[in-house]
Amino acid sequence: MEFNKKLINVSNKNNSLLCVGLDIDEKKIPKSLLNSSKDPLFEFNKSIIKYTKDIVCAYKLNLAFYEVFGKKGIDLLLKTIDYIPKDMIIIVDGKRNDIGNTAKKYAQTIFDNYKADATTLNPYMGSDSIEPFLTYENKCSFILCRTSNPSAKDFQDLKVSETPLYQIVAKKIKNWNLKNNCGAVAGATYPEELKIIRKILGEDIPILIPGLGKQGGDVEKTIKFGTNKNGEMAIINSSRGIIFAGDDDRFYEKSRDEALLLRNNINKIR
Ligand code: OMP
Repeated sequence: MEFNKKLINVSNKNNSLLCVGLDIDEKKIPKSLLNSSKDPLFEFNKSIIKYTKDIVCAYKLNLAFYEVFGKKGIDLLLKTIDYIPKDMIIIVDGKRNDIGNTAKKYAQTIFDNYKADATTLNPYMGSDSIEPFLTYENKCSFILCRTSNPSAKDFQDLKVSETPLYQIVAKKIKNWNLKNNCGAVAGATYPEELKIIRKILGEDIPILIPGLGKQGGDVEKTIKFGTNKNGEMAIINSSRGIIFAGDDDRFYEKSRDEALLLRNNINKIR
């Protein structure tokens, strides 16, 4: 099934644009779980998924938080992906591409081996570093356009013939979207830029929007500017703000409360 269709289906089913970022961290999970379980990180992920899967549309797993554990971390990534219901969007966030020959292997790893529905990519190396991902017609490649971090401006705001670079990237994404399998990443921390990016992309290209919660992005502007006219085609990510909302035995209830609150706030605006 085409990625955008899958996204709309699960967003409608759960009435949600919310993506939970499973950025696992053994220093932040409840101590009681570390002591009581043989596989505490997987137990943690399973509980978060079990208690949020009816109110979110996607899960995002950033490879940094898994690869840091070596072989065990890849095993955890695969087990977690396997546990996520099949109708949900799974984003493996690696921002990983290279010359075409190498990018092909990254694409195979992320889409074939990890069975992700989507990934994140850096546009800096140009179209031949993106192209191997775009041969996967039913997957989505979210290309970094205006990132949420403070130093985003170092390169992304540089003017190229009067136009900021991030806007040129947005135009490229629109051109690269021949198979309806491109998306953009735009941080919630830069609402004005998000508004311009949505205008350039039009109605049918999804935007992955991180930066709410711990990074302080504004929910109202994010939803107003990031969604299309139907209040769709945006995936709003929060990681630490949801998964580490509680630190006792019943942490998953606090995570659910946070996710529900954010989902409902998003829905009030869209
Ligand atoms: P929290 O700040 O804990 O909600 O996590 C944000 C997640 O989104 C992390 O996995 C980041 O690596 C990722 N992210 C950003 O924070 N900013 C960006 O501009 C892009 C991403 C991303 O591609 O997901």
